[in-house]
Amino acid sequence: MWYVLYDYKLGWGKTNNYVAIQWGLNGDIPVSADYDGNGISQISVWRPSNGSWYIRTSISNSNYYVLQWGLQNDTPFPADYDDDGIVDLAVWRVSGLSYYFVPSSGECPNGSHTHWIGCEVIL
Ligand SMILES: [Ca+2]
Repeated sequence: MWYVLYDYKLGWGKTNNYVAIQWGLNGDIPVSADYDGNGISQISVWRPSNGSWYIRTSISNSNYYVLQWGLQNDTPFPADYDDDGIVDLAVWRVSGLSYYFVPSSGECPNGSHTHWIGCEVIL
């Protein structure tokens, strides 16, 4: 269950300053971030059992999309790897000392190379 606080200055327990949203399953990892660059984080989870990202497009409705990116033993590590100001889906794979991300710009930055629908960086 997610409890999203709209106005932290009001504090918990005040009327209408938070909303409770059921999103994700037991074992999911919270990975909320601003994946579309609109300045608002999307409620999101990464599911280790299938390597999929479940990203809600809005707090106010239940629209969402799913993208499979990552494998069971990966660790989700979203950040802006292509430096375009928009957070990219990413996982860290300790077995290969590498990480994989889907660049929001559509271009793999220097130091990475194309891997399936995204980019790979081997450390
Ligand atoms: Ca990006």
